[in-house]
Order: sequence, then C-alpha cells, then structure tokens
Amino acid sequence: MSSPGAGKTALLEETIRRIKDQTSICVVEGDQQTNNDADRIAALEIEAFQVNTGTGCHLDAAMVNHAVKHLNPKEGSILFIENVGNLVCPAMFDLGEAKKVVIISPTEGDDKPLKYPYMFQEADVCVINKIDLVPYLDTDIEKLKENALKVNHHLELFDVSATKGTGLDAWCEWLLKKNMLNKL
Ligand SMILES: Nc1nc2c(ncn2[C@@H]2O[C@H](COP(=O)(O)OP(=O)(O)OP(=O)(O)O)[C@@H](O)[C@H]2O)c(=O)[nH]1
Ligand SMILES: [Mg+2]
Repeated sequence: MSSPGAGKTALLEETIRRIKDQTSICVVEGDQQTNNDADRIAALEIEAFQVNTGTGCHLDAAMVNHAVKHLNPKEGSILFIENVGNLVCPAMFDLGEAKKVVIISPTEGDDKPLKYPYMFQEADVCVINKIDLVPYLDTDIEKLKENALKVNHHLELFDVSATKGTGLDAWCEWLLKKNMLNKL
C-alpha cells in the first residue's frame, strides 16, 4: 500500500527478480484503470491478475478472492497484493493479508505518517523507498521514521531504493524468512 507512485510496482519488480528462483510467487494488482502493472509483472514471467476498480479507491476482500481463485497459487507461495495507490482508504479494508506493508517515498514529505496515520497504524512494515533521492530533497528521513514510529511503534522499517537496489538484500531476507515461518 502507498500513495500513487511511491514505487509499489518498482519494489515488486526488483524483489521478484531477486527471489523468484527461491519461492513461487503470484501478484494481484489493483488500479482504477489499465493493465500496466500486471503487464510489468508478467514481463518477469510471474503470474499477475489485474483488478480495475473503476471509480473505487481501494481493493476489497471479494476482489482479492476472485483474483486468488484465478491465480490458484501453489501451497507455500508468496502472494503479493498491490493495492490502488492511495494513502487513505486501503487502510480500512482487511484483505486477509499475512503482513501489510506501507511504502513511503521522501518526495512525499516527512509529516505524512502523522497526517495519514491509519495506514501506518495498520501496517506491520514501513518501506522507505527512493532513498537515492534524499540528497536532492529537504525531507528529513530521521523525522519521517520518528513520525512513523510515533503512530505505530511496532513498525519494522526498511530504507530502500527499488531502482538502484539499495537495501533490497535486507528486505528480501525478511520476506523469505516470513514466508518460511508461515510454511512451518
Ligand atoms: N529515483 C527513484 N525512482 C523510483 C524508485 N522506485 C520507483 N521509482 C519511480 O517512481 C515512479 C513510480 O513507480 P511505480 O513503481 O509505478 O509506483 P507505484 O506505487 O506502483 O504507482 P501506482 O501503482 O500508480 O500507485 C516510476 O517512474 C519509477 O521508476 C526509486 O527507488 N528511486
Ligand atoms: Mg503500481
């Protein structure tokens, strides 16, 4: 989950490149319109199902149910659900996720966890993406983390750049470990 353009699909693409040999993966993509994100995932030879919500601003459990039936993931797979880009509504809907991840990028400003707290309250993990842009911005990353933890002190934090690959080893290690634990 994230605002539009924070890098949900970019993070999925780079994550998939790194872990697809180690686990089976399927992806549900949520957007108001277009098949663009499912096409980006399919280009990596990973099964993706695109849900178009039209005027809707978030996925709901029935949409995910429909998508999962279509994808029919193998036992023990990782099923990624990319919600519609929106830092508000997706927080209110339980999709049955094992873990919820919120992505925020420094171009959005360090006050966003305080202004949109429900997303950060609901999440288990906060990925700060686009850290390669930090030198060009006046966003205070430490303040951003402090604000996220003020809203939810249980959040696990990862600093990454999906496009440059920074921080992705730690992120992928966390994902594979969680997936392994869920299989036990
Ligand atoms: N500099 C930089 N750009 C990034 C990074 N991650 C993503 N981008 C760029 O940000 C833009 C949006 O990325 P997407 O992956 O489409 O973002 P999204 O959150 O999936 O967008 P929606 O699905 O439309 O909400 C693209 O131009 C990406 O190349 C990053 O780590 N660093
Ligand atoms: Mg996307």
